[in-house]
Amino acid sequence: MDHRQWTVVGAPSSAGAHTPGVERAPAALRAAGLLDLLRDGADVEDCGDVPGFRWRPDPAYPRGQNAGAVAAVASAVADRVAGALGRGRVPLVLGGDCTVTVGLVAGCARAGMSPALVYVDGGPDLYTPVTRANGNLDAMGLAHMLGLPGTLPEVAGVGPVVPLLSPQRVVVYGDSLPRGDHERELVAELGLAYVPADEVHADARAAARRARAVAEGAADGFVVHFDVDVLRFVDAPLADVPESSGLSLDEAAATLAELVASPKFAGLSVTEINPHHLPDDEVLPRFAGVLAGALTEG
Ligand SMILES: [Mn+2]
Repeated sequence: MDHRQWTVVGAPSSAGAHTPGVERAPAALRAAGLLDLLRDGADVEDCGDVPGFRWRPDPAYPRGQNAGAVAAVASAVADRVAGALGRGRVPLVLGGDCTVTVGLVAGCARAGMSPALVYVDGGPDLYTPVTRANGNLDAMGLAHMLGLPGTLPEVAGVGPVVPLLSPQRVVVYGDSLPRGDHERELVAELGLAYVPADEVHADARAAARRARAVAEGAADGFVVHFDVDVLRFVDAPLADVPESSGLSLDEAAATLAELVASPKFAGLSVTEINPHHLPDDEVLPRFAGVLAGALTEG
């Protein structure tokens, strides 16, 4: 894959979130000039947006809210991702909440790949309807791709195979979870490759190279999930759920640049931007510039 041939797929959905907001991110990223900035160093095709969904409470199933909408959006994303890959292009999925990444990975599977996944996120989204009383599926995406016990068949089954991922094909990257945290324990129990925030703070390029080497060794191709809540909110106030600790924007950019430069890199999703949280009109264009720079480096 050539990381200078992007196909953009918007996924304006907050179906898996806690509240509405992130469904507005694809339009906001377009308005902030992301595609034009990317076109400066790459060939960019715009597939437009899949049908979206604005979060609403789901009293019929409070432990896995809006699961049908989450699955429908992921499936529509998967169709466009598979189409892009079939044309030899690299999908760039603009979420939307973190469950759009189920569509990215399912699209790879529909295109005949068994991809690895580097999961850059403030938390690895390993909760399930059993362990997450809030019922927001965006904290459960990776659990569904791994088919963990307690996950929902309609979300775990978006792709042509279940589970979509095996533990050897996953790298969890960038979180600052404390020891003893439920998800961190699961990362260890499942034997997932793990690059915590401290390792990124020490040397972001080296940390990304380690993640890249694991992903390259685990599959014929890999995709990257980038939830902006991996960023320290005071430095980069973008995320739906603000995090007090996390990576700097420069660390995240160095990470993405290293990953997309791999000959085995096959696609990216950018998730959980809530335009309502932006303090001014400068933050998102600056982010778009840094992102576009990272995606066209090298
Ligand atoms: Mn996430």
